[in-house]
Amino acid sequence: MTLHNDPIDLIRAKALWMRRTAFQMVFDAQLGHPGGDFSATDIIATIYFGVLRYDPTQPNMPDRDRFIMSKGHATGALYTALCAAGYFPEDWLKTYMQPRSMLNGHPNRNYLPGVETNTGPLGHGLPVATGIAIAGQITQATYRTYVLTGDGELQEGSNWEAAMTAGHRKLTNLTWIVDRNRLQQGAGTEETNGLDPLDKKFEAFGWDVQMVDGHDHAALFAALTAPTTDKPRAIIANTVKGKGVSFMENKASWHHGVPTADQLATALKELV
Ligand SMILES: Cc1ncc(C[n+]2csc(CCOP(=O)(O)OP(=O)(O)O)c2C)c(N)n1
Ligand SMILES: [Mg+2]
Repeated sequence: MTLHNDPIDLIRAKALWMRRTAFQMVFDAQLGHPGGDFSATDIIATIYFGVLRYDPTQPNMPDRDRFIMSKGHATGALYTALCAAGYFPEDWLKTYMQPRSMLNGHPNRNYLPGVETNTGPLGHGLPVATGIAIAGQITQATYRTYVLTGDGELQEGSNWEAAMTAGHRKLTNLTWIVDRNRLQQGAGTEETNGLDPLDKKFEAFGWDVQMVDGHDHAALFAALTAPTTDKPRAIIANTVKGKGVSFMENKASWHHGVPTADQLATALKELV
């Protein structure tokens, strides 16, 4: 048994297992979104194994913290985290994207314990999270709501409506993390519909904004656990799409690329 005294060591070990397992799942299914899985893995690992309060035996526990995976295409990262967190057995991962599997290409809360809300159509996670945070604010609940969006996803106007509402209502119980990998499906965000300066935009909408290296577990942990202010919190996590595998990094084609057997073997040699 490996003992982890330092929470950052535990997060690092989980993130490594998540990447290796997710890439095997994508290979087996010959389907998936590994580029966006790997930019988000360190963020999700830090949230699940360092920050979030939950009990996998009681997925609907009223005072659980909520995590909403708005970039619902990156199920390799989400499902491996939920499995490692204890929501379901490892065997289930082998059914990824098979007919009638509970592990669909996009997460479905009706099938899979631990999924907070169905996502896939981009642009809905932040509005839903904002609503959940408003409910928590009204009822003075102790839970906190975390939502992870992509950056290309921010082209959906619904995000900006929610951002305006959360700022207006001073939702101090809401944390929004943006996976800022600067790529969307087939191109860069800035050449498609520029987002910069994202920090200034969020500040103007009434958010407390932090920028971090989205692959630095200690920096992510510090940003996620920093004392709250009188504003909702936005964390712009600068990431690399395909992070961890040399031939995938920063390549738009790996958005929904699938590996050959040789590429899988190379990746597993690198992910150690
Ligand atoms: C409303 C909507 N339009 C289009 C898509 C198809 N789609 C899936 S992922 C994606 C790119 C998203 O880019 P980004 O948010 O940057 O995700 P990441 O780079 O983290 O994978 C698109 C266009 C979708 N899922 N939903
Ligand atoms: Mg992106």
